[in-house]
Amino acid sequence: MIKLQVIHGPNLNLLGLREPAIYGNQTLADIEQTLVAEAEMLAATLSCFQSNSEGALVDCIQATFGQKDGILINPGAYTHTSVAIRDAIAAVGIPTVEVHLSNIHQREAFRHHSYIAAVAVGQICGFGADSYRLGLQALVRHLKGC
Ligand code: CA2
Repeated sequence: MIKLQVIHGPNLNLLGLREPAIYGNQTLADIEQTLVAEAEMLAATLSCFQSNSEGALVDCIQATFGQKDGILINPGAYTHTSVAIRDAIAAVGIPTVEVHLSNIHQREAFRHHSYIAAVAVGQICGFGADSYRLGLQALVRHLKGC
């Protein structure tokens, strides 16, 4: 069984509750429910973690070392600021897929750069909640060597 860690960064706990025009109607719990079902079909298990705190996200990434096979992460706004999250991903060396609900490249210039992209297997953005499902599929296919 492939073991995955799903990580959500700051403010993503507000999904479905605020700004639905940008981030959609689905709550984080809805997205996680879909991911659990998708993971089951792909013979994978997953644990989910959300924090607004950069240090807690780094701790979660470090804890995957030797425990998980892959990481699916939406680092939220830390995407554009966090060398610490990037270094943690690089340090554990666990294949990581970066996902975003919105197309960060169509938005403000400060969202165009990701500190995470260079240490990720790949990035999926712009498909709303479906970015997570597509990212999960891509991560599992990568881990299976497809
Ligand atoms: O598009 C994405 O998934 C982002 O990672 C979302 C971040 C943003 O800073 C990134 O540039 C792109 C923001 C997440 C905020 O989520 C909210 C959800 C509902 C209401 C307010 C914020």
